Amino acid sequence: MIIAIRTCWKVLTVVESNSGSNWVPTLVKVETLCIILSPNTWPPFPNCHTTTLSLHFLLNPPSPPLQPASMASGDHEKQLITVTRRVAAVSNHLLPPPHTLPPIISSSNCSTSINDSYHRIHGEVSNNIPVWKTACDESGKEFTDIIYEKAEGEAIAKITINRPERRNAFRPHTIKELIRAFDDARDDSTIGVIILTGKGTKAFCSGGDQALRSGDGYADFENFGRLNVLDLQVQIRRLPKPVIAMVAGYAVGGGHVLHMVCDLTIASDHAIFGQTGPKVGSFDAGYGSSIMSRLVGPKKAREMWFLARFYTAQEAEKMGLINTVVPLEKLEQETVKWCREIIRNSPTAIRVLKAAINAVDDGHAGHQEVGGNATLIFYGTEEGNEGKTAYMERRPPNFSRFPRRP
Ligand code: 2NE
Repeated sequence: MIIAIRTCWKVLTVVESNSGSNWVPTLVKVETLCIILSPNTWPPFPNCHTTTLSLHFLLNPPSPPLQPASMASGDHEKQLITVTRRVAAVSNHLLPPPHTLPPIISSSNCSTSINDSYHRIHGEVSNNIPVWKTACDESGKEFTDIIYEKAEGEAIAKITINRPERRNAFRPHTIKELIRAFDDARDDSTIGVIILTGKGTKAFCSGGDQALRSGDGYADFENFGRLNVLDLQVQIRRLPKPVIAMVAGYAVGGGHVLHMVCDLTIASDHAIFGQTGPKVGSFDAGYGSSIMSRLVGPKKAREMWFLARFYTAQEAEKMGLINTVVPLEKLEQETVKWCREIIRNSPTAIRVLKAAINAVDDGHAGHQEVGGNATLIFYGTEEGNEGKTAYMERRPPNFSRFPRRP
């Protein structure tokens, strides 16, 4: 739409700047201008050609281009009137010229460039790296395979897979620690958003540690295998706070699935994404397939799984697999900026929205999550409280004063 408006205005500008005694409404030029302007000026809008086409039909007369010198003055004026009428018809649908239009909104810095009351009130957030303090869960046991931190004075937790020598591949113990840390961050009411990342810049996570793969999963300190990463995936999906994957380097195999189950993914420009399962005799036919299909569409999901190719961060962004790409040195700054933008918003709204967005894909479990949120909110109402109070007072509840809303 913005394309249409801007393109039209450019057209008008040219037509008007040629007005006066030498006014030559060369509509061929107008058409050319549309074609040149649209793709170069606003490439993010794929439908600009449709706009161009309809503009062309609107403005282009059925007769050959006007050549005032070769025309009788009566014909010339008649054509001039026709063109003027057409231009006026278009201009009725136009907003002010481009310099007064709001700029195109980019995903991460929109609030810097728009001057309206919304942006004046809500303002910018800082992207300063917080002071991270080592955290522990209620067991008090130290973590070995992860680093668990909370930002000093801020509602942000950061969980880092700490096996860089294995490209942050996880073993069952790693997953157990991740589950403990996520549990703690969920229960800590001072925490509003959680970052999941990998140690170093080479990998976010390279999936299950293949050296520990056994006939029944992955086995480290026990004599039986586990696939407890599946429990972690469910935990992240159901956690009522946003989880942001901060990806530097490889997010492949089970590590790729981990970023997909996170609510948002912010990647460095050298990040690499992909599934390796079919090459190493493995697959994730659960969230790893269904969520991917939802994110990138079933055709692309088949491509990713069947061919087991790797994709650059830019390709991943283009296919909707991740939210944004930033230079490596800005990765943490950008991620904490997103965290801060989230945590200043209503926690209940965020909580219900996360559940709602997951609900359809998560079936009964998704429905239950949304239902649980409804109950949670209802318990805080007078109407909900009347039932409990009546029970405690051993009297019948009186719900008559509560409205039966349309
Ligand atoms: C990630 C990738 C592409 C990185 O390649 P490169 O060349 O940068 O590093 P390199 O040399 O391959 O790896 C460095 C060290 O990390 C180990 C390597 O063996 C190597 O060790 P050293 O030779 O230095 O001793 N390493 C890396 N990833 C590992 C892994 N997943 N397990 C054990 N050791 C690992 C490249 O390393 C790569 O392709 N890694 C394997 C990715 C992979 O196939 N992951 C498993 C997918 S299956 C899965 O995760 C899964 C599932 O499908 C279902 C349920 C649960 C899990």
